[in-house]
Amino acid sequence: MAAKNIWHSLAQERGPYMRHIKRIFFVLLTLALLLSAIAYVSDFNFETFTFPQIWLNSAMNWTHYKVINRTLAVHTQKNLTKQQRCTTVAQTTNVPIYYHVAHPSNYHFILDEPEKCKQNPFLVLMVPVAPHQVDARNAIRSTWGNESSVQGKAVLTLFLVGLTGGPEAQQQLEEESRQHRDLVQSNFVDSYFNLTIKTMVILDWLATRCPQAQYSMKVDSDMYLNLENLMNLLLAPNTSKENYITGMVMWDRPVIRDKGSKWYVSEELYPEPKYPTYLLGMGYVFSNDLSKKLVEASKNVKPFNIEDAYVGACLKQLGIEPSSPPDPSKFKAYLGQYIREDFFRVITTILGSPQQLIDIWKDVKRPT
Ligand SMILES: *[C@@H]1O[C@H](CO)[C@@H](O)[C@H](O)[C@H]1NC(C)=O
Ligand SMILES: *[C@@H]1O[C@H](CO)[C@@H](O)[C@H](O)[C@H]1NC(C)=O
Ligand SMILES: *[C@@H]1O[C@H](CO)[C@@H](O)[C@H](O)[C@H]1NC(C)=O
Ligand SMILES: *[C@@H]1O[C@H](CO)[C@@H](O)[C@H](O)[C@H]1NC(C)=O
Ligand SMILES: *[C@@H]1O[C@H](CO)[C@@H](O)[C@H](O)[C@H]1NC(C)=O
Ligand SMILES: CC(=O)N[C@H]1CO[C@H](CO)[C@@H](O)[C@@H]1O
Repeated sequence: MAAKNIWHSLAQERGPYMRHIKRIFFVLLTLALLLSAIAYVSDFNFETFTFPQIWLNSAMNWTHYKVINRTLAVHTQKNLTKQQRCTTVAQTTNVPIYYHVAHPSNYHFILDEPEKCKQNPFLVLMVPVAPHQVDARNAIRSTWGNESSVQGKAVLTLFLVGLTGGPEAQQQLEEESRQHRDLVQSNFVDSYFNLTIKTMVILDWLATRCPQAQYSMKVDSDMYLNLENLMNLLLAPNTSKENYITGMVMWDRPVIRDKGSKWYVSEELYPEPKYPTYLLGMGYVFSNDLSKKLVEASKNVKPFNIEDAYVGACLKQLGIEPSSPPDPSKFKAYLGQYIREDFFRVITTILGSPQQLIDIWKDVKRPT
C-alpha cells in the first residue's frame, strides 16, 4: 500500500482540501468493508457469530497482500479448513487460493526432479539462481556441486530458477535440465525483488520432495563452499538435528529506508525499524524439518523483499532462535586478498565470479 505514503506527503502540502478527500476515502473504505461483509455472510451464513472479527481480517488481508489467484483441483475444495475458507473465494468448480504473494501454494513447478531424493541425501544444497546464469551453474557443477558424497554422506545439489524471459530461453533451460537433471523451475517472475518467493519455493520443494533429508543449505550461486568443513559441523555430536539453523548471524539490523538502496523496504511492507535475528542470505544451513515449519509459519508472516530477513521473521514466528556456529569465522562475507589457506578453514565465502570459483577450486584441491 504505497498509496498510504503518497497520501501522507500530499496531506502535508494541502491540508484542508486533502482532509475532504480523506473523508471520501473513508466512506469508500467503509463501503468496501460492508460489501465484503455481505459477501462473507452470503457464503458462510451459519458462522455469523464470529463474523465481525473474521470479515475484518479477511478485508485486511485482501488489501495488504497482493492477491494471487490460483485455481486448484476440485478435490481440495472439500477439505479446506475454516481459516483457509476465509481467504478463499468460493467457486463451484475451482478454488483460487492465496495467503500472500510469497506463499509457495501460489506457484507450481514447471521443471521438477521429484525422484532425486530417492537416494536419501543427508544434505541438500539448494542454489537460487537466475535462469540466464548458466556460467554460475556450470562452475558449481564442476566444483562443490559435483561432490555427491562427503565423509560417506550423500549430498545433493539443485538449482532453483523462476520463469525465463521467453520461449527460446525456456528451451535452452529445458535442454540444460535434460542434460544435468539438477534444475527445478517454478512459475514466478524471476527478479531480484522476488527472492523471497524463490526462497519460499525452495523451502516448499524441500518440504514436499525431500522431507527425508537431514540437513539443507540455501547457498547463493556466487559462493565458495567447503563441504568437508560443513560436514564436520553437521556431524558434530552437539549439532542439533531439529529446529536448527546456522550461518552468519545478523542481530539488530536496521531496515533500510533509503529508496535508492537495493535493500530498500517500505514501512508499509515492514513497519518495525529493525529486523528480527536472521542468517545472512549468502548461505545458511538448517535441519530439514524447518523447511515444512517455515512454509507453514509464513502463512502468517506478511512478506517483504529481503529474503533472509523474511526467513528470520518466520523463525521468530516459530519461536526458533538462529544458532551461532561454533566458529563464526567459518561463514565469511569476504576474505579479501586470496590466501589459499583461508579456503581450508572456511565453510563458505562470497566470490567474485564463476571463473574465480573454478580457479580457486583448482588451486585449493591441488596436491601440496
Ligand atoms: C480468478 O481466476 C478465475 C479463473 O481463472 C477467474 O474467473 C476469476 O475472475 C479470477 N478472480 C480474480 C479476483 O482475479
Ligand atoms: C484433501 O483430501 C484428499 C483426499 O482425502 C487429500 O489427498 C488431499 O491432500 C487433502 N487436501 C488438503 C489440502 O488437505
Ligand atoms: C565430477 O566428478 C567426476 C569424478 O568424480 C568427473 O568424472 C566429472 O567429470 C565431474 N563433473 C564435472 C562437471 O566436472
Ligand atoms: C514477482 O512475482 C510475481 C509472481 O510471479 C509477479 O506477479 C511480480 O510481478 C513479480 N515482481 C517483480 C518485481 O518481479
Ligand atoms: C560442539 O563441540 C565442539 C567440540 O567439542 C565445540 O568446539 C563446539 O563449540 C560445540 N558446539 C556447540 C554449538 O556447542
Ligand atoms: C481471515 C484470515 O485468514 N485472516 C488472516 C490475515 O492474516 C493474518 C496474518 O497477518 C492471519 O493471522 C489471519 O488469520
